[in-house]
Amino acid sequence: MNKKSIALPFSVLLSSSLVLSACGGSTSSGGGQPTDKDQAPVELTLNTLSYGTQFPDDNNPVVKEFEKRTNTKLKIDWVPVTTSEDKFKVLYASGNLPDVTFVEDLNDSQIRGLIKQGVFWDLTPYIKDYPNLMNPNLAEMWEIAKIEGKNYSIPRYYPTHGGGVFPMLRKDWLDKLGMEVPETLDEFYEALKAFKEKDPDGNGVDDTIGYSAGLAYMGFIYNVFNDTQGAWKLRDGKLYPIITEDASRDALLWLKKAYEDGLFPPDFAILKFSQINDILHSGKAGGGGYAMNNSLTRTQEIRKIDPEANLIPLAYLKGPEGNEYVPSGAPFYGHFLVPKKVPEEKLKAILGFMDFGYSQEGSDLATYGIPDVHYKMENGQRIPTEQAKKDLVADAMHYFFHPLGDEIVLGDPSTTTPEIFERNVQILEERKKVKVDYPSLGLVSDANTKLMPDIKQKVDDMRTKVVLGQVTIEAYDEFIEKLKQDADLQKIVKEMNEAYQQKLASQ
Ligand SMILES: [Ca+2]
Repeated sequence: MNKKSIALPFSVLLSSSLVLSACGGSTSSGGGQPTDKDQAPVELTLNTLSYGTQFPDDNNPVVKEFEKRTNTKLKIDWVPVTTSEDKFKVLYASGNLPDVTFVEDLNDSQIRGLIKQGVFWDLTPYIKDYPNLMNPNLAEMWEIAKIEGKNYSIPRYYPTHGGGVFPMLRKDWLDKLGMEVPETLDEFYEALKAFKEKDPDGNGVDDTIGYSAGLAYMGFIYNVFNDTQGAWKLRDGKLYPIITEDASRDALLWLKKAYEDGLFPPDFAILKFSQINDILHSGKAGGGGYAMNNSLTRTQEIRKIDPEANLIPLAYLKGPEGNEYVPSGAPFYGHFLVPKKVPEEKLKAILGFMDFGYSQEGSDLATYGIPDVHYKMENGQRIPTEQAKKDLVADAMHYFFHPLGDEIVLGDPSTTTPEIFERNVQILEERKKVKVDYPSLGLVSDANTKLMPDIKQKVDDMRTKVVLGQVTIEAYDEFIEKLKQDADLQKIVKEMNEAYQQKLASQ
């Protein structure tokens, strides 16, 4: 369920485009609430999702510094991503929630049920008192995170662009073959075909493939064809699920042809994520689909085999109508909720803690640790110290507070050359200029939450059979016509359109 792979960068150039792009207006420092040094620290229990394999203890210096700055005593449960799904489910069901609990998706039916039952605080009347939470650059984040007009969560910031599965290609192979970086679907196709057929690794053996992916990681093709973000498309003022759209049929045929031309691995339909990565890292594939920061980490992996390797993330792909597409999403990933059993005074202390985390100072502390202890400044760059590793800075408070800029999607500049890093900064800027409607963003329907997973599974199975040539496209057409009449799908469509109309009315 982890939609975004989070490879946290560490040392980061202090160029204005990074630090200030998302939250340039954030100037106030310290917490929103003045901490009274005479008052005893407020004890808080919290949990969050951790991508680490080691977990900070209560004496971790970064955690301690957060305590000092927010007059709190923190008891943190770091929930490892490998077991998080079950653990959170059990925790929510038990009702034995900490003062602050992480929730990956507010649209999860269990969480929605708890919110409806009034288990969590409605934060709407409180958050306006916290200047860093009210940073104008975060206004969209709060708006999109609303449920029926109310904010029940403190969203965890995440950049809108640079995440999501989108192609990155071997620039060194493109250069060798005298090809430009593709901008259209057709050029993309031609590049993959050349990677397959023109011996880009120069060993005289027919041993390369175009693109290392499984069918599950090709969803962007459907979005390019449908000219929309997400699983829904706005047509004639009405929302339609893209699974039943004609444009999705075209996308499916594109994928089928690419598969038949050998541009993907032979076991395309069943490949696991780790296998896809292995193929790319083996230096025999022309690219793969990942969030942008992967272009640096995966280039490093391929360079163990081929020192010339250089993955370039595409800025966008143009669809058949000339429309540009690149993934973009909500300006957050995950949320923190406070159960109603927490007294109001403590709730205010929690919001003070969150407000500090959303200040530039708090964000820097969470991301890089303590100045001169965990990093030293050299030529405008933060260089991590050995102590930073010992103190698990990269696996501590930033699981609460992501950096308030693009660092998380750009990756760690110390893992590449300044030229390639700057190139990626420019690509991200280009991506930000691509405006694609995301009409279903923030919309919630119970029917969609409950019934869509089954429908989606059936559609995926059908698409796989078409690509593999096990059923005809005519059989697919019949299937889609039937699906349009399906009572469950019609219920979902009705509810989603109601939610969309409500959203329009509330704007
Ligand atoms: Ca070859």
